[in-house]
Amino acid sequence: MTLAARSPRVVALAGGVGGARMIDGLHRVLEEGMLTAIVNTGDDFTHWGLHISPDLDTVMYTLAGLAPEERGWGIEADTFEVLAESKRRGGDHWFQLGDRDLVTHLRRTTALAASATLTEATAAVCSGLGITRPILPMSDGPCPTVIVTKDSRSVAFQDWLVRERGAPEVASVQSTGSASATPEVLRALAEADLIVVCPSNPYVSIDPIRSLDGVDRWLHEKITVAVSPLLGGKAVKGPLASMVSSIDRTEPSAGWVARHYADFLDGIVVHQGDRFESSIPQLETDILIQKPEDRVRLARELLEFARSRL
Ligand code: FO1
Repeated sequence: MTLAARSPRVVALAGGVGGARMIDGLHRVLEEGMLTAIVNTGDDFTHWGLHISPDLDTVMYTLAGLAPEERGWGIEADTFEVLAESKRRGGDHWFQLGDRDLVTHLRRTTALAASATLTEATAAVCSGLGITRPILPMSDGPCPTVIVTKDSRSVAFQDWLVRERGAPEVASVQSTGSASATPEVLRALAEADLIVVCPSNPYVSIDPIRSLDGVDRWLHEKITVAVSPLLGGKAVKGPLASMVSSIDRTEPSAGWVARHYADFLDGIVVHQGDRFESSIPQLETDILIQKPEDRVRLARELLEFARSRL
């Protein structure tokens, strides 16, 4: 398999802060029209009557330059007056919706109530934020991720991650619902020259996308390169390292990421010092991408790697 010399058409699969930062790098490097982001919606849930799509939000705010550098999610320097007022009146306050952030959830929920699809609602929110590149929810239907804990409870993803602070040990992750990928997602995958699996949590960000009908086939057919979400066995953000230990009972490492994706992977980008014994092509580089200039550097290196080594 080879990549065409022209600028490749790239589809990036993502969820969470790492995925959003990788998409931002690709977005800054690729020509207009050459990048489509497909984003996990397994984290979506209803809160205060609003449709919250945390991973779509994080990708949109990152591309719009609104995401806080440290925390990653929500809007930089947002205030939480509504949350504080809700708390004063005895309301739910475990999930922190910022005042400016609320506009996103209100606009999305209003569009959905007026019969827009989640794809259409996302395009409308993107347009309001000045984002012109396509950001596609993986599905227009509900497909909630459920965490099955070692003490045999089935917990909705945000409840486990935020309300219970990711503390209960995870036995397995289930993608529920009967949702299928959208026609827009399947078209983007069919037209892609390169699929990038962003440095997102494989269990709760990438596997839910793969589980949708018609998606996995394209990962096998196209050139697919992953960026490891683990650096020196640790995740920059989120619960991945402890999930690898509790679900797969093994050490978290870049090698584990490659094994998890073994059936379709054509190459993997790993952090300096994380190279592992394998026949899979590896690019070893600095994969910390908190700052925009590092996102651009990694995106350039990844595209070069995909072009020259595969
Ligand atoms: N994560 C938290 O840890 N605590 C929160 O209160 C929280 C609020 C929140 C609001 C909007 C949004 O788009 C994301 C938010 N997140 C919060 C992040 C989110 O729970 C997770 O990081 C993702 O679902 C994981 O990909």
